[in-house]
Amino acid sequence: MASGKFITLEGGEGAGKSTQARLLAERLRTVGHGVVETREPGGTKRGEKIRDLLLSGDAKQYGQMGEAVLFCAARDDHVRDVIRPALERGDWVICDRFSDSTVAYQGAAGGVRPTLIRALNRVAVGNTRPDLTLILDLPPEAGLKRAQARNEGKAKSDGDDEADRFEGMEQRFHEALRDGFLKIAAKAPDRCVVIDAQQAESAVAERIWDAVVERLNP
Ligand code: T5A
Repeated sequence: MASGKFITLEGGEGAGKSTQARLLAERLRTVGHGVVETREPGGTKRGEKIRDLLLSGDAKQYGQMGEAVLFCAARDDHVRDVIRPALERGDWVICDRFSDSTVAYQGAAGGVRPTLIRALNRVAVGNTRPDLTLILDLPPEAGLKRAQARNEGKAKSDGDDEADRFEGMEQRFHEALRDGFLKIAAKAPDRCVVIDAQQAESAVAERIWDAVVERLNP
């Protein structure tokens, strides 16, 4: 059976994951790979509905544990309908956020017990684990500033500049997140590479490409 490679991008708000996911996909295509670009929460019709519920803040009433369950329900759908079939076809999958986001957001920063998060992720992910996780690291203030500038640009085009459910959390939450992602990287050095996301877009893209070449020989 053909088997592609599974790459995830992780990090705090406005770290540049979406930008880098797109650049990496373009580069992998130029060397001849089929690439599926996807994101979490989302990636399927049902997953996108759950995304709306979570990012609008409507699911906040169910608490951090309830939100963790919803993120993992969307993930279960996404892995089964999109990620696993793509890998089986031999495509490379680039996913903007995955299971580490639940560990960092709902676990490290949100206070849901790690054993519960691990159990939920085990059910949703099964054996479909990332071959490589790129953790884009930068001080939370810098990422939030970027996200805010992006939202202001969006306001000019569609009138909506509101921070989403998690962008609006207090500074402490964002610091715990950064710490949570760095701990994930330290615990799984074979899978994770920390990328300094403060550099210019092109420099971050080069560092990411170096990591992909070194770890996965595309
Ligand atoms: N979540 C998600 C959980 O709580 N638990 C989970 O299990 C999962 C899966 C998803 C939210 O859900 C939470 C995390 C999130 O809060 P989202 O809209 O997908 O929501 O949010 P993010 O993933 O955080 O995406 P963002 O769009 O906010 O940030 P990105 O993708 O990291 O950044 P990007 O590429 O959009 O860039 C942001 C801005 O910065 C500029 C870009 O042009 C853009 O304007 N930029 C740079 N500027 C300067 N230098 C660079 N190097 C730059 N790179 C990008």
